[in-house]
Amino acid sequence: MGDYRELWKNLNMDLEKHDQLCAVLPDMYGSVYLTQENRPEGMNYFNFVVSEVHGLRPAELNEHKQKGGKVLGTFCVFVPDEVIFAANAIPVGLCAGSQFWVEDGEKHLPRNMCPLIKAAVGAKVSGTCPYFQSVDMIVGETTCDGKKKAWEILDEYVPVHVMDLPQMKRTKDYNMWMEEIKLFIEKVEELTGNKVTVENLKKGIEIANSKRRALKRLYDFRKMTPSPISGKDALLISQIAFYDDPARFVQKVNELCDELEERAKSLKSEGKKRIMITGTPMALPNWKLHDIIENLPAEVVVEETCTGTRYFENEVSTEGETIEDLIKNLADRYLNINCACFTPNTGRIDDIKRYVEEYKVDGVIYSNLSFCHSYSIEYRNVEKALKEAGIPIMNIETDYSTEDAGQIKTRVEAFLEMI
Ligand code: BJ8
Repeated sequence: MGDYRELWKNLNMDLEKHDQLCAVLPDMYGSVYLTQENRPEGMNYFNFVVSEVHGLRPAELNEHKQKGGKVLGTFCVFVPDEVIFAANAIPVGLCAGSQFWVEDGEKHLPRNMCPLIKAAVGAKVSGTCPYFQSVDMIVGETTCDGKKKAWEILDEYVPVHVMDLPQMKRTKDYNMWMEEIKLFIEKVEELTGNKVTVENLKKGIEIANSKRRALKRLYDFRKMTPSPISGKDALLISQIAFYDDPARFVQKVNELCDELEERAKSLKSEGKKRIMITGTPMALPNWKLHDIIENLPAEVVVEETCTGTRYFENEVSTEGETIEDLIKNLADRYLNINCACFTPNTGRIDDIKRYVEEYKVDGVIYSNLSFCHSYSIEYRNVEKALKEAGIPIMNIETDYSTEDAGQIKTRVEAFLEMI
């Protein structure tokens, strides 16, 4: 990594503690990623992004801020990035996926909570994440109780705006969500001093759609047997999508896809089992489950998660002449996301079944972050529907620690033998 100490100092980071964090990532990345054989050349860009994860992009965010621009941190794929782009601000996904931050999070939160929330709070209070340190505002949402209450803690450190996400999908909920998007537009205008217009909102929609299109193109290659890209690599790209520069990201994903097109012509199937992951998001650097699965004779070919299909499926229409038209288009696309915080959430089961067909999946692994009640309870309905359809499924509940890795490996091995 280049020398970014001056930048980190200006961001009020705890440099000593941050050094400890930076010391573990290269080894971890090396053992999970760089041990893969015959990787596409195009993954070099993403290797580079990870090697510079706390430097290059935070430096770009800093440059943007020096010019008067704003940076907004988000935690959920329901927050419409389009609005942020429209106001010439930059969105960054802050969902934290490292065990490193959990301990500091536990100083402020109960231990029996989702690791994603503990890590997010820990990242902020420890001053060891340059992204958290760069944001002018955090955009929260009312998706789960843990996050709702965590905003109150984070608000002591950085301004938080909370979007009230409905938990049902009736007409009144659509109307309420459109109102929330309107309020969000006002908030973003106030923060940035830039008006959201029909013209710049259409541009913002185009930027977000171009990312979706590139990811969709990448995922379409995974429908092939064998997939020309590993599940681990695809997951990494989805994770990077949340904070990289959009135009550069789209270009690099498309370059990689051009390579995959060629590569797919010469690959021969090794008979690996094709696995779908469904469940809670896997924020950077949470690669645990993919790593376990792909060290066995299996490949992850699709993730029905928010670091997977829920992030890129369905584009926002740019049709319309007024802001109201575009807000309706945003609401239509976003309320198509099937998160377990909704009741009922049968659309998710339909999605999973559809992906089983499209990606020729042999078995589904339901991945649940510990103490995420919405997803944990929803397992029952998903399991029932998949069993009725004759699709093998297993449930794994885990956190960011590595203690249970051996046990998970044994269970996945048994599952692979069974399917
Ligand atoms: S749309 S999945 S990104 S809410 S933080 S709910 S894991 S207990 S993240 Fe999510 Fe939006 Fe839904 Fe997707 Fe559970 Fe943890 Fe809560 Fe979580």
